[in-house]
Amino acid sequence: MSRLIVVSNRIPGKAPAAGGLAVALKKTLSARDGFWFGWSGAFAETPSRDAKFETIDGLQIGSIDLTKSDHQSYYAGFSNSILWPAFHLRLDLTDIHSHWYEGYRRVNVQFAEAIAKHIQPDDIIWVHDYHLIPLATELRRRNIRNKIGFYLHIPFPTPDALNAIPHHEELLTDLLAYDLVGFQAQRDVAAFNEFIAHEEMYRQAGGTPFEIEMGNTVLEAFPIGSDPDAFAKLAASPNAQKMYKRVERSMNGRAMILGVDRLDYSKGLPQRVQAYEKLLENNANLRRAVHMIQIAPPSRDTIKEYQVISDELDTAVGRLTGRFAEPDWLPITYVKRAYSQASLAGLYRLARVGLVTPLRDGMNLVAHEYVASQNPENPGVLVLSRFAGAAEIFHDALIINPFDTDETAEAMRLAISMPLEERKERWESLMKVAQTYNIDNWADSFLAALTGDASSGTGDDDPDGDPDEEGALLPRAGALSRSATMSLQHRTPRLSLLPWLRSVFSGT
Ligand code: ADQ
Repeated sequence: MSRLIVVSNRIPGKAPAAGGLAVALKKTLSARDGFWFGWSGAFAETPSRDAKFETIDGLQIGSIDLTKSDHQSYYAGFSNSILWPAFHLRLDLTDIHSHWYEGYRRVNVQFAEAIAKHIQPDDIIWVHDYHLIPLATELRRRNIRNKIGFYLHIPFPTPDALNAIPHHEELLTDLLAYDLVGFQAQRDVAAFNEFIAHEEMYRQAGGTPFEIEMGNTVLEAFPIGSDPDAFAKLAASPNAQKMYKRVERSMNGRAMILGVDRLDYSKGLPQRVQAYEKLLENNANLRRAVHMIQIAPPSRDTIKEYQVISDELDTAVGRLTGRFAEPDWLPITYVKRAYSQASLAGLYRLARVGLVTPLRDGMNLVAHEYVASQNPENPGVLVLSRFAGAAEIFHDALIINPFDTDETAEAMRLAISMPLEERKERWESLMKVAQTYNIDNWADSFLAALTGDASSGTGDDDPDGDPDEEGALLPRAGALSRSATMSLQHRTPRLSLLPWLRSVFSGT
């Protein structure tokens, strides 16, 4: 089997991996041989050209140091102050400084130089996320002809947002240096198609559009997931039960509404608190009967917009508390720290309502973890934003528009009063979906498509067939590929079923 080279901004740390993604990729890597490559987390006076290799937890990890100023331009600058907000359709929060792009490209060149020396002819290279879009271009410039795949963990922007990103034409060309580009959702494949359609209409209207060379690049949705069976076990484990019991005591019979997020403006936290405020405003009978816990540890807090959202959330929580708190009842507990997965699993299991209401999100793994942690005999209800990639697969959640705080408040009310039978029915369906889209299947299906192993999910679709035919759970995974230049034909994605889903439903 070919070696696998995984590349991401950060490498897995020395502590045991907590996140599903790190665990899954580690598992995939240990089965295939190869190494994981990324930034060491350290700074150097001059950029390091050669990777340092070490074995951590049985895995080969290669890394390089960056200069402080390159890291600032590449990470906090171009990646997180331009790409992240624009890809999440928050153009108002972009902070554009033209020199950041040079730093972004310089770091990608540095990564490519350090990696290229260690690539063997059969290696497969899997690059992760928006920090590293130009990496394949830079590797190709260094004569790397191997299969290179890219996975975008965040949503792909709409045409206007894409147009607002400096050098977006180069970034699109960079994407097409990959053999396979994986997105979280159909929404993202559609956004890419829409950009192409826009440019074509511009051409037809006499403009000079950006000529995009599709080459052989395949674009397809591979919805990421968690390890639901492991989470289910964890939620019933003594460590999770410790947290469950502790918080259950403090709830004193009240229904718990839970939000767990990285503190980020994309997660819709002030809107969520506002919706909860409306719930209490409109339903006096619920005032002492519920309690909301919002866990949101700060992230990227050197960036101004993250300090702003933190202040906004403080204000929203303060206002809500001042308005509704009583000497012996608080409406909300806001916790700003990270917890172990076991503690989170215990909290998820106790929560009658799981609030996952981002304004826009690639997938949202908290939705998967919440579902997996439920007690099958007494499950809670997932309230899910239609703008999370997860909404494309979790149809039995209560789907809401997070900008409509009345609707979110009403969904919370419905969730709290939902009869056990309906909760069970919805949960059973959601758990099946979480199991189908588990993280191992995600990694396997991406690699199968990249290597062309088995049926890669891109070769033998029936474009005239009904995509719903094979079962209600099937995603419409669109694949887009092969053409010389941009043309309207690409507006219609070829429908393709993920290979593992195909085998699940055909019983092979
Ligand atoms: P994130 O934006 O970080 O990821 P998400 O998918 O919700 O968002 O993952 C968060 C992870 O962090 C979960 O595994 C969760 O358990 C953990 N976490 C959150 N709060 C925590 C806390 N207080 N303590 C400990 N752990 C906590 C990006 C994209 C997403 C996409 C993922 C994976 O923005 O859309 O789903 O990558 O592709």
